[in-house]
Amino acid sequence: MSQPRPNSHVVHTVCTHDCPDSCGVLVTVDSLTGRATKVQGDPAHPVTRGFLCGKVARYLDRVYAPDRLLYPMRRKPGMPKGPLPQGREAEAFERISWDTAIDLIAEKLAAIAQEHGPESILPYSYAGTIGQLGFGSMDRRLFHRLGASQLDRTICSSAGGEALTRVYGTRVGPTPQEFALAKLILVWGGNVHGNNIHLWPFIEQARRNGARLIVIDPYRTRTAALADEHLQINPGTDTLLALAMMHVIFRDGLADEAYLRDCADGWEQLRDHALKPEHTPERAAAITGIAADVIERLARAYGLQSRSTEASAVIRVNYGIQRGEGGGTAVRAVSMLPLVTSSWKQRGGGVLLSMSKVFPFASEKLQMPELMRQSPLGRDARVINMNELGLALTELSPTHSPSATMPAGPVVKALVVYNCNAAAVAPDSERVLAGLRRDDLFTVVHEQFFTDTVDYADIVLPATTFLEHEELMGSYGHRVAQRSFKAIEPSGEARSNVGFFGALGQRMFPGEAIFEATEKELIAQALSPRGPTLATIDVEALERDGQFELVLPKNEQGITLPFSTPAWFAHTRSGKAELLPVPEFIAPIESRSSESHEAKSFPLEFLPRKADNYMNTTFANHAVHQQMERRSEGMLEMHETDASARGIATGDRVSIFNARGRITLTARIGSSVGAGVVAARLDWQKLAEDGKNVNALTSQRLTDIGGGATFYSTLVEVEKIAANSRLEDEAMAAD
Ligand SMILES: Nc1nc2c(c(=O)[nH]1)N[C@H]1C(S)=C(S)[C@@H](COP(=O)(O)OP(=O)(O)OC[C@H]3O[C@@H](n4cnc5c(=O)[nH]c(N)nc54)[C@H](O)[C@@H]3O)O[C@H]1N2
Ligand SMILES: Nc1nc2c(c(=O)[nH]1)N[C@H]1C(S)=C(S)[C@@H](COP(=O)(O)OP(=O)(O)OC[C@H]3O[C@@H](n4cnc5c(=O)[nH]c(N)nc54)[C@H](O)[C@@H]3O)O[C@H]1N2
Ligand code: SF4
Ligand SMILES: [Mo]
Repeated sequence: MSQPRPNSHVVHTVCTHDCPDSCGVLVTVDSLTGRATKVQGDPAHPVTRGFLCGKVARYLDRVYAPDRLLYPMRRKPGMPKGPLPQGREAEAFERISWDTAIDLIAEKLAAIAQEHGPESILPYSYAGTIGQLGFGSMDRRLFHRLGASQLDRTICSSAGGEALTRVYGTRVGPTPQEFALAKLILVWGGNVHGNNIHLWPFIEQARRNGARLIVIDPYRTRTAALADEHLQINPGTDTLLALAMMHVIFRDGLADEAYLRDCADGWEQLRDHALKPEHTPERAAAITGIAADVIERLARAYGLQSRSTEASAVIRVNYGIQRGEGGGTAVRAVSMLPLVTSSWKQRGGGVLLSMSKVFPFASEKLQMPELMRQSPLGRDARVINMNELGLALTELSPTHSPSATMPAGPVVKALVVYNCNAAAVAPDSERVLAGLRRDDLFTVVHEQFFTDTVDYADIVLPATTFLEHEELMGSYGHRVAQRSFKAIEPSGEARSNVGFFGALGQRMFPGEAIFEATEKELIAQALSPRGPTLATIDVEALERDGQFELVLPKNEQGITLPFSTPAWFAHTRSGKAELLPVPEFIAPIESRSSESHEAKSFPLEFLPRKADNYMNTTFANHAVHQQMERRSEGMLEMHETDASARGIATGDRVSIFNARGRITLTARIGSSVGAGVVAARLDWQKLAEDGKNVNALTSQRLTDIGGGATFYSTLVEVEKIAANSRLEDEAMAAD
């Protein structure tokens, strides 16, 4: 740990943004003023290893930003909902005290519950913070106690998470550190360099020792550009590529049948399925866009390296492949590859999607779902899939069920948004905004900044950053549990999620002790003993050092090799990996390979992507991050073929549209996407000239497994509006 400067001290915190790296962050604090003066990556953290990503390296600019929300506010009477010109947003609101805010919210929620039933209240949150407390603790207690609708938090990882759990029974993979041991690394639907940067040094270490890195991604990310090979797959066709790989592996005798017999249920059916003629590399080539000889070579390289006793073949599959209609099946198929070849027996082999299930935190003690039984409902409340927010706010009624997953029921009358920029991140945003504009919808937003969602709030509350409260952290990309200690006092009157929901709970349910727990007490509850868990944690060490690397079962050599023996499959039905039903490739309705009506009207596949320098829409409002993106103007990235067919040149203003919406961007012709695919970045809506972002085009359709979002199954058409070259040369030169 670095030496503190005189009159200053260093506090161990954790970056709680929604990132697999969950970095340890050391904050230097001026002991006299209490002001943070520096943030740095924790050198003692085995994955952070002393550096932070570009997004968080200058975090104090965010913490002390002049445009932070600092006080509770309420909408001025008569002020319509929706954005005011930038910089003038606050004119719609007037400052109130926290006490007034809590009174107003408590009275309104009680009245709404009384008149329309408690399920007419909908919490809406995602991953502004992924801390155990901030993501889900006091907030859930309160909504459960009220009997409010439950939110199915499906917007990011539920398709892949559910798919992986169906195959393996739990979610665990090799550690980032173990990637250094590999000889072959497949990054499949993941942008490691942009989204998971702390894995990169381990990949580079492996490459210095001769490893090959192959990236499978329809978009030429920084990661793909830096790889040994980039396979620019057509979106939504990964299941077919995985099956074609299995075809070659079974055909050429590279499968480990002894291991499959011991550890996998249904492997013979999978073998017969993979060997079918429709899964030959030739047939797969036509649909995936990857040449047959390349598939042959990839499959043989993977099969051979997986069977090596010297060094491993490892797959970093990421969430990109599960954000499409067949995303769950795609994750099932890819995650079966290391079972077929038994690469789990190699140190650092197997597949990494998520580690989230191994942390032995007692989240049910934090969230107390049993409270629903004590609520006026007296039963579990209805569940609303968060990807269907547009439908829930505009079409749901006691007589109308707007989707297969949402039964008819009370109209949503109150929406409590926290940890989430719902107006910008939810699919089909034209529908979402129509809902948020409703005069009869009471909307509370707890936020750090004046986001698109705050523009629609009736009550706005200021939220703390991770420097300003206590937290307990797991990770979905490594196995280090961490404590984040409060480094500085909250800015203005900001309160943590626990602080806000605790106060509201105490006001609505006076005397109920569950709402009085402090952050430290909640952490103790989360770490309190429960039934047997896969991993163990040393609570004292965690409190003392701020971090503790989980201990998992080890083999006789003292090495943790997940899924290398049947004992690891204790959490599935059969006690083995579940390969049935065998994964079938089905072309997404919104894809070029489909015969659908959509495919005829809107011929281009659209990737509405995350920015390398933002975190979803977080950071999109900071000038420094906008400069790092270099393109303040929204870009539509296109291939020459599609551009020339439409008479479009770089710098032209273009309209991108489908049946759901229309947005305006500036065209940029280059090699980032292949023919038939266009891409644009996710951003704040109000930063665009037309006040719209990419989600005006995405749909509320759900994935095949897990009810996930299908952002990357979106068809569009593009037309030129105006020839206009307002782009900086620098941005043009980038590609
Ligand atoms: N800089 C930065 N870091 C982030 C985030 C951010 O917004 N910015 N967001 C965070 C969050 S919330 C998450 S969930 C993670 C997600 O990080 P990732 O799991 O990496 O997910 P994505 O960026 O959605 O998608 C990864 C890649 O998949 C590609 N892809 C799209 N469709 C397909 C397909 O059909 N097949 C294949 N093979 N690839 C496809 C995309 O082009 C993209 O480059 O990153 C986190 N880290
Ligand atoms: N088109 C398209 N849409 C997408 C995606 C995509 O790739 N493309 N990605 C999807 C994915 S993977 C995800 S995870 C979602 C992310 O959706 P969100 O979780 O909504 O992510 P952000 O846009 O980063 O917004 C999080 C907000 O939480 C606030 N916040 C941070 N910490 C706290 C806190 O402690 N308390 C409170 N109350 N607020 C806090 C931040 O200021 C920020 O405005 O977006 C999804 N939407
Ligand atoms: S956003 Fe990710 S990489 Fe950046 S500091 Fe946070 S955890 Fe680390
Ligand atoms: Mo996400």
